[in-house]
Amino acid sequence: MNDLKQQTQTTFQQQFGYAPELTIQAPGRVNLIGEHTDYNDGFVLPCAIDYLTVISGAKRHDRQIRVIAADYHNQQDIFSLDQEIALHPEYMWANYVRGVVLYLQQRKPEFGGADLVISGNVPQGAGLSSSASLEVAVGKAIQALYQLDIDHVELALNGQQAENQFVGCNCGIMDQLISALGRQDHALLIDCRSLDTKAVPVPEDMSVIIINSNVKRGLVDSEYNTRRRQCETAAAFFGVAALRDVTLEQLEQAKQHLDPMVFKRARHVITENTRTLAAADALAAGDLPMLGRLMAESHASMRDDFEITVPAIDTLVYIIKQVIGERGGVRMTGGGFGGCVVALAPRSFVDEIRQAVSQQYQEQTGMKESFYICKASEGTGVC
Ligand code: GAF
Repeated sequence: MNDLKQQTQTTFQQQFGYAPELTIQAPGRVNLIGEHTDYNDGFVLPCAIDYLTVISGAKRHDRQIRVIAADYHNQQDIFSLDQEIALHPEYMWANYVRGVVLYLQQRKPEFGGADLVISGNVPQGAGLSSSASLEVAVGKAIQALYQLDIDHVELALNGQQAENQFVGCNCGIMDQLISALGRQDHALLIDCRSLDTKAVPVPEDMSVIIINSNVKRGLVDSEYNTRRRQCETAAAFFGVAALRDVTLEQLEQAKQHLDPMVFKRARHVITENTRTLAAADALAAGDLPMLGRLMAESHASMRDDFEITVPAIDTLVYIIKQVIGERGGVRMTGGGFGGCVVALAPRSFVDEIRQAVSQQYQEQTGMKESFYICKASEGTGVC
């Protein structure tokens, strides 16, 4: 973190010719359990990780926002707060900044121009929420520079709005909320309807291990939106606001009236909510066999009912489960169709897991993994 902070401040000085007023960070995330439940008003159990987006910034005396992306060869975007903020014709990264600024202006118009340098080390396209961390970081930077009276939940909602309405990806609230509210050494049980959170300690001797399958996440947006529609269809059938309001018994009773695919999608969401609540209890109690069982069931449900895993990911989960046994859990994490697997296991297992994966994963799938050993981390803040 210190290196990243230093590097971002140095780039600011070099590019703008003066020192930044402040530097802030916003983390990526890994979801321990509770997948595709957030947009069904359900429960999720993510933790923020020590892979971050960092922004150094300073106020300007005019109404321009000047942004430099250090990780994209110092590409620069400049736009005015007094003109319509439209999509950038070329730079995708710039749209996250523009979207966040646009909606922040609608929420809290009392800010002026800024110079910003962005850099980060959240792996991109891996399902670890590099975009959500960018959205939260931009909001936090402007909030901190202008001392805006807006809390971290609102910053998360602002980021989600930018992603939904400006960038055009129909995500739920989990990623922005955990990037905004994460707590060191804790996962957060989030009720995505009330947005209430409960911090659940990650036992000290446990490691949060993320293994990237390096399967490029294909069709994510279209498949994501399809899953969302199927869930909405199921909720509409029951005449409720969201699948959160449907029990497994009600679903089973309605089985013959529902499209079989819609039935399976709904079954994943309803059972995943129950598993997530139980997993939060198991984690808090240090009940590793129970946590392991729930994570295994979650993975099977994503594979068989929600159909968002891919064969290489299933293989990775299988290899790791053989090592961990009852002493922790492993499952695919994030939106699906590639990306990462998360394992929660005693620290003493890390080397063995690493060895097993490096010996078997490539041989069985032709893909090479990447490993990230993470610490459950604090949400966004000045650093
Ligand atoms: C993506 C989305 F951005 C989240 O809101 C969530 O739905 C997740 O997929 C699946 O649990 O990360």
